[in-house]
Amino acid sequence: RKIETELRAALRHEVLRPYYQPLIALSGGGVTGCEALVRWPHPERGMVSPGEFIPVAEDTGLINAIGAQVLRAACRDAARWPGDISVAVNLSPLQFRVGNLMATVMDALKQSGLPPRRLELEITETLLLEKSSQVIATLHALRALGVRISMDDFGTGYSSLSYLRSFPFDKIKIDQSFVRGVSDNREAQAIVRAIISLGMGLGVTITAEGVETEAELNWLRAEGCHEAQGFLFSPARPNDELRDLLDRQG
Ligand code: G
Ligand code: G
Ligand code: MN
Ligand code: NA
Repeated sequence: RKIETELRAALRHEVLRPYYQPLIALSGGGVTGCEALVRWPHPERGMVSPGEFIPVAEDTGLINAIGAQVLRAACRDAARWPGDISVAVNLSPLQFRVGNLMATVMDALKQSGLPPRRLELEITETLLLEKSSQVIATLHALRALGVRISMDDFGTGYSSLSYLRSFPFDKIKIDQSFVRGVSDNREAQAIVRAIISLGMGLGVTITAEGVETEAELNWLRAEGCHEAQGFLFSPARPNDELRDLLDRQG
């Protein structure tokens, strides 16, 4: 397929690059970290979203090389951010299957000089479906390096509470579908409250995604949610724009 050929060329010429969306502390309001969201600047189609090309990358096996390139770029950029702002990188479940994820992560940290504590890896519930001992061992090994693990899109997968006991992680990201309009929707409120309470009980950081309004923000803060991310604060931006934003906040 044409898109596959073009994606191979994009990979070879290293034109894919992460944009960064800030995460804000709900007590205090400072930026605690940024999520890397990969973008493909395409000569004819403009900025192609990962929703379009990550599935192609997964089908064609290109996801490992693309994932490694994004991880390297994100660590390199984050190493130059001020303070101890962390960077969160999304991982495809397929990156756990090939067996060199540990080496890829260690290389990216070593080449960039980014302290492991400033790297977060976002995984989704689909990874945990398999209950694979290899996946569990890799997650433990990553954490032993000092890297943190976040559960992305929480609540949308084939959620089973049992995996919360077998898998080590540091953060729950509440999916934006529950956050949207949470300030005036009783069902969404019940779900988000339950997730916050679960996260508190487990002693993990709770992040709300897709926050778009002050009303959502105020509701989440009052409920004790720790962090928020969304268009209310900023969309994903190129690294130089993000740096301007971080420098302005001092
Ligand atoms: O940035 P937003 O446009 O449209 O991202 C769409 C989806 O793509 C999100 O679910 C996000 O998690 C995923 N995504 C963004 N960047 C990466 C990446 O580098 N690797 C993987 N595996 N997924 C990514
Ligand atoms: O699956 P993941 O959580 O990694 O996906 C992040 C996606 O959500 C990206 O596509 C990003 O552009 C998008 N996003 C981030 N903030 C908002 C928001 O406030 N509103 C909406 N509608 N999308 C958002
Ligand atoms: Mn994510
Ligand atoms: Na998400």
